[in-house]
Amino acid sequence: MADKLIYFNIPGRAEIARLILAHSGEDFIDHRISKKEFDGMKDELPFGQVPLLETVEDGVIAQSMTIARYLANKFDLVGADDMQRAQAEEIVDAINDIMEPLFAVIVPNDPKERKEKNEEAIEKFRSGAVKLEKRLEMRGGQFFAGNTVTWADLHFTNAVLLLKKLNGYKALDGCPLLRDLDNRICALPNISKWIKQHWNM
Ligand SMILES: N[C@@H](CCC(=O)N[C@@H](CS)C(=O)NCC(=O)O)C(=O)O
Repeated sequence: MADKLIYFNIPGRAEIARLILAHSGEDFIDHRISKKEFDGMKDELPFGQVPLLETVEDGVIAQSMTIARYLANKFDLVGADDMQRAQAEEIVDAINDIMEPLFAVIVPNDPKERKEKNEEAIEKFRSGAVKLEKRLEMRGGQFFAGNTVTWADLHFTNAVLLLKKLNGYKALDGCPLLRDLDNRICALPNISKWIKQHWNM
């Protein structure tokens, strides 16, 4: 028996949970559904949306950030004390602010609108990244909270994976600490394996 994470066959809002699970090394069911399957289950979902985590021990949890926080707690990735937990959550929230426009790029079908949204999203990412770089520097330059990996660091790499897919890695020009952090997270054995398998990078 293993926890089952239900989402579409895209990275999107479930990818941080997948990365936490992959990093933990624990078996999980990465259940990827079609739009048709989603339509069939929508009315049964707590908020009519995915991702959804069906846990073996604790029942069903909805909302991407709640799922990610639950898993981060389970696998000891939240920080060592109240302040580190708050520092990690602050960064997760800040990353969500600059990821939201990246999600919006994926939606429009019109190539012109997509291109415009892509440029706007990358610009927003660039200005957010400069602030994150300063935050990382203030905290010693290695990790966003404490002296070991937390879900904030994994979420940063999650955002950068999407950024790379949208040809926006240049948004991190001038942010050497962030690039170094991302390289170190990408080199973690289970994360490296996940990226090769699922992102083809
Ligand atoms: N606040 C929710 C938003 C979830 C959400 O927007 N899910 C989308 C996929 S990314 C969805 O289920 N869309 C289908 C629909 O709303 O019918 C979360 O973070 O989990």
